[in-house]
Amino acid sequence: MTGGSRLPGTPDGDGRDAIVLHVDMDCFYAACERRREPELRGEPVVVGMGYDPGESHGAVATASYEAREYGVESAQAIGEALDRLPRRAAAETDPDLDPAATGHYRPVDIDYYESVGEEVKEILHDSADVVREVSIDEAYLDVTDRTAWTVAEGFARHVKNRIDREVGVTASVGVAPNMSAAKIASDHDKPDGLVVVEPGEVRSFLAPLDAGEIHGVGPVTARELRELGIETAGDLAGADPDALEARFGERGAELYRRARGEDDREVTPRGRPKSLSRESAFTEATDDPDRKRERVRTLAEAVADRARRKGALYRTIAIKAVTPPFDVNTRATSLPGPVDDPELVEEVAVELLGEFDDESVRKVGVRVSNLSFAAGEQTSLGGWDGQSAPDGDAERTGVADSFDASDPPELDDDSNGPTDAETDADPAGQSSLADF
Ligand code: DCP
Ligand code: MG
Repeated sequence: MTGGSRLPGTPDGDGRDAIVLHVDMDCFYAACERRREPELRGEPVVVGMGYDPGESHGAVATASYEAREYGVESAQAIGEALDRLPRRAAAETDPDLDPAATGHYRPVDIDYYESVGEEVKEILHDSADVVREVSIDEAYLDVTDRTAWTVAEGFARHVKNRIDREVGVTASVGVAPNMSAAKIASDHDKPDGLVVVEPGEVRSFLAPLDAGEIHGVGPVTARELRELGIETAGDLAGADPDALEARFGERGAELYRRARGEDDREVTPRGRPKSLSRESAFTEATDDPDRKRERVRTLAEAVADRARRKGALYRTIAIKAVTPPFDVNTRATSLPGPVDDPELVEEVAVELLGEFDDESVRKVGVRVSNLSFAAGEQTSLGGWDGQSAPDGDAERTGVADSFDASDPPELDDDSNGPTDAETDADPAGQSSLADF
């Protein structure tokens, strides 16, 4: 596929409509917990971030569909979730509690979920020529060259079944001639859904849906649209585009097009990172060389481990040391050839840190870059600052595996996000709606 101007439903140069799959795993973290603890299958499961077993602090990262029945949802405080769905253990001591109306709480184990996510991504890369990984549990596939519209449903079912059988977690899949319709389709029949929207059906599929389901329409925009009498995607598609543009600017025109099923973005590959890094802030700046070294060692080990899981070899090893107030210093060493050598990462990182032995440091980081992959994909050097926001997801509870989870977000460097960073082969992203 070439040229970004092809309209959905408009055949490409080969006379075909694009076939886009959007794959999103069902209650992903909870599904991972169930994979390794099968007794949790069919039970209400809540995965808490910043949560410790038996405690009530933290926030809900996700809840199984059984737990959602009790009103437990992502980003809710664990305390509130416990009010709605007490712990199973509580039923043992409290005879008034019905054990069936209690749930299982587990803390986030991001490393494990990432390894499960990698298994899923392997299948996706095996199924499509172009895969755009959006997050740990979500990706777009362009399979135009792998199947045909007449048999696209069977193709998608095969991908879905492979994930279930080979990885042991379920996915919901949407199939459509463009990305935004595919995403809405995958969400349409969750969990374990498969929804196919054929090229001529996109607009009629969208029409009855709430306008809030259109990619880029958040709760605030949805409210403003309601004030204009626009409730459904069909209302939006039939609205006066000039009025929308007057009210919302260029975005209004884009939402109008999306509601009409028009989305000419091509699926562009993303997912093989340019670099992998991990960083951690001290609660207070420290000049203790041992503390700094120890932290850097732990980060080096984690980064090397991630690289190995992703099948990445690296040629450059770097550290970052943030000195007060906000000076970001990086030091790097390049190797004569690509390696997978965790001990070397640690050794080089500690050596590079030596320069900061006498300095007060408030944050340290370790990065490997100049990555190459076993599959032969070669990428170039990345920076600390290339981490891009996930497509369209306005707010996540984030990945709270930093050493000091209480460290406030900062705007001076790239710390305003997960402490695990993967710089992107496509830092600009491709969706002008992604940042709403
Ligand atoms: N996540 C998080 N904080 C949030 C939302 C999600 O930490 N506010 C994490 C936990 C999820 C994972 O990201 O398991 C994937 O996010 P999804 O939005 O896809 O949610 P789920 O996969 O859990 O559920 P669904 O079945 O609705 O996709
Ligand atoms: Mg999901």
